[in-house]
Amino acid sequence: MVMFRPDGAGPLAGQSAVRLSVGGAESNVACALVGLGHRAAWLGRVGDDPFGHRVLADLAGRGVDVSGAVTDPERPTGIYFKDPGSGSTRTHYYRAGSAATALGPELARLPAVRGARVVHLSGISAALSDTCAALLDALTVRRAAGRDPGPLISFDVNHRPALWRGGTAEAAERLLIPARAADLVFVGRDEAEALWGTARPEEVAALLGPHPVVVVKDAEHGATSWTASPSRTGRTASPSGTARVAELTGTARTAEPPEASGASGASGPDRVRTFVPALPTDVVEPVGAGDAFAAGYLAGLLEGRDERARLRLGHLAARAALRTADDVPAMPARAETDPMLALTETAWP
Ligand code: KDG
Repeated sequence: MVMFRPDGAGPLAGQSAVRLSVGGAESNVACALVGLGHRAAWLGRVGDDPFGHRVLADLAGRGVDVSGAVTDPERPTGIYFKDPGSGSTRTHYYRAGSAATALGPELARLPAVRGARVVHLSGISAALSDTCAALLDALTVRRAAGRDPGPLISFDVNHRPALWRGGTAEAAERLLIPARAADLVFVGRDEAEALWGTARPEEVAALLGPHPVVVVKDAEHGATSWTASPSRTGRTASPSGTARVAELTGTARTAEPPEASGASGASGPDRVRTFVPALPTDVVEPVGAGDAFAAGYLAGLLEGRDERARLRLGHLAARAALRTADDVPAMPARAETDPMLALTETAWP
């Protein structure tokens, strides 16, 4: 989408000038990953209009591969406005019938998807249209059924109440399905509470099932993850997903056959719990921080770093997003982040 935000202070309704930039959960993650030194492609859909041209030029200018993005001659580019003026930032969407709503399950078969190491998805898609929801389904539920292992699937719940016409009950039901089927799931503690009435990280992790990785983010407090114990890799309800995480992180062990599975839930005794406090910072505007966190975590995963370092890189990337009003911040230099990944626990943050 293109994103407009007030140029001055105060509520949007009182502004006469706005600034134009680019936003969207998945493209934010792609930009942040490139900013952290990785390769990323964005498979989205924009209109054949100045906004669509701007989105593609902006992402390409940041180094994201947009060769698989589609320009739709019949539908406009989605737009959203940020209104930070009245305390917490509110967002206003103009995206019904936008080009992105025509994304569909055929995308799951593209070589760019099948050949990727990680595919990152957002729960926002589930609210956009039936075809977008079917795409999520194809990449999570049907893939998890085991016929087509494919890349590691990362899923950020990203509950956006304004997009769910059926309200929280509909969102709760629909978002739980891909959240339980992905290999790696990110969820905010506040989101989990709003959706499923559970705010305790242990309960959230248990609710989402025995994933290879569940990351529960708790705003300025920190993030907790549950990962499969390396010594018990293969003993979860999703052995192929666990193997993919292990492959990416270099923690592969001889996997026991699925029938030997003794999974006891995502927060059970065969899971390793890791908590890393967030970095204190002055917050300019929070939108996009979750995407930056996901990108930092994924960068750490792709680099084969241990769990603590992945969560730390998530926090370092999120801090950069919290310090700017744009959704896509410049990422910190790796010369700055990497020594911090190796700090002792007492020296962090
Ligand atoms: O996570 C940030 C996103 O919410 C923002 O960039 C816009 O994708 C967006 C959305 O649908 O809210």
